[in-house]
Amino acid sequence: MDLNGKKVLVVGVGKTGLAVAGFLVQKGAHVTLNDQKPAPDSFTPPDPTIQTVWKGHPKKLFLSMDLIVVSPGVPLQIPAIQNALKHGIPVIGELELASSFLSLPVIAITGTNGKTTTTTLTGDMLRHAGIKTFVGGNIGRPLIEVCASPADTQWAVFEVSSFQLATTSHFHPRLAAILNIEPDHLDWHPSFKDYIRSKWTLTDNMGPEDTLVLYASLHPQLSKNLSCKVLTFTETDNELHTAYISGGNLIWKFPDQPLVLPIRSLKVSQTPILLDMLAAGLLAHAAKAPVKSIIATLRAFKGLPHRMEFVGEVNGIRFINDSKATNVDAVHWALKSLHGPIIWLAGGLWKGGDLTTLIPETRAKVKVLIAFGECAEMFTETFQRFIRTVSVSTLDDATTLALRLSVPGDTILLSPACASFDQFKNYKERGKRFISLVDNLIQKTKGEIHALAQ
Ligand code: UMA
Repeated sequence: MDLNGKKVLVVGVGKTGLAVAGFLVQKGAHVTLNDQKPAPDSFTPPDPTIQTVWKGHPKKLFLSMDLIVVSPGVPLQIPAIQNALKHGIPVIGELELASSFLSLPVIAITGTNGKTTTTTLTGDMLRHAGIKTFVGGNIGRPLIEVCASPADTQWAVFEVSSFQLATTSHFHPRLAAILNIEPDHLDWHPSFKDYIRSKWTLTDNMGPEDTLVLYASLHPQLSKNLSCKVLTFTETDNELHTAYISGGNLIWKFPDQPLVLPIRSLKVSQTPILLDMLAAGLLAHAAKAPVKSIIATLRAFKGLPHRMEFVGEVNGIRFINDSKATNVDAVHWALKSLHGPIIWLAGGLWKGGDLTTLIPETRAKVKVLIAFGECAEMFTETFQRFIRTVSVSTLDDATTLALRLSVPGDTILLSPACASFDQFKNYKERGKRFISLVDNLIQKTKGEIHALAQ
């Protein structure tokens, strides 16, 4: 891709847009940054030659460009993009741009849930084996930075979202994983079908030399013949698959040396994380990491923040932060892995999905749902016929009320099934807020108990 002298528009001035703009300038492009938001108070572009256009996406601006690079959060349906496409102006994403400049072999990981855990584990396994590895993508580090990674880097491990895949056509990972596909991001994708199609884009350029690691129950979803090798993994005890769970063990049928790892030797045991471990083991083994690096990485892994994270316990009441559960499927797994009674805190910015699939699990385990944020009413309307529900404005109110309604033996679970952007910068900020609220409540309660004892 020759960018020298080309007029390139970068849409979205977030982490991706800023990194992409800097890269494009180095390649000799004339870059304009564009965002729907007004200019932030103290904004300095990554290079003084970069122009900026704020407060909207003017069609005229888009039409004056040779190339448009969109940030993952910008929906392709916005009129200016559709209009540019109609006029034959190429619209690509960061993944497509990075692919054009990349000589490293790539391991790409996608799925509705578990991407970040699997990406982290795969990267850690390779690094443990002394393999120089770049880890980035949706996990938080812009993909384009891979193009500046040191010359001795051997593998790039990318977490890729459906948004990133929707704007690529030449991306060719040597190893890839699709962990699961459940309804999500239906506020960005025109339909669930479109979301599924976007996930499968990952395999478009994979050939006989390449390997796809696939969650076993996605096999029937295959709408096309894959020419790459396929390794399947599952939580069920089924030797037909390459990796599975049996008799309290994680099992990988590696041809050279089968691996059996007792779950009791691990620090985490929730099924979704075990599945991520199976997938990461398959990927790392295919990238030539030795079994000892796979074992050491899995034994050391304590889970990632904001994913079923144990926050604390006071008076026999446990607090779990699962702020990363931004879709219905993630909440399904959270409820499944806990014993009742649960006080469930949910809500935020709705992205679509079918909440009614949670009814059986909530009826069995949830004693009260406290809904907060923009779609609180939708949650109470869905569940009020089955369980006790309360609607409040904020996470702060929800947490305070949860403590008031709890008794020893209860678990207070933040697992929102929604994005956080109505009230927070991202799911991390929401999780951190919950942790700080819980810490304060625990300190206060301890103080009250201490005062009573005196
Ligand atoms: N914007 C517009 N017009 C629009 C929509 C957004 O101008 O119509 C602007 C916003 O005003 C904002 C900018 O776009 O200024 C933000 O761009 P972005 O949403 O693409 O965010 P980045 O900061 O570039 O972060 C992105 C990913 N964000 C999304 O996919 C929404 C990050 O994933 C990723 O870590 C980062 O690139 C680095 O690769 C976050 C995410 O929520 C964690 N991902 C989704 C998820 O995991 O569910 C897919």
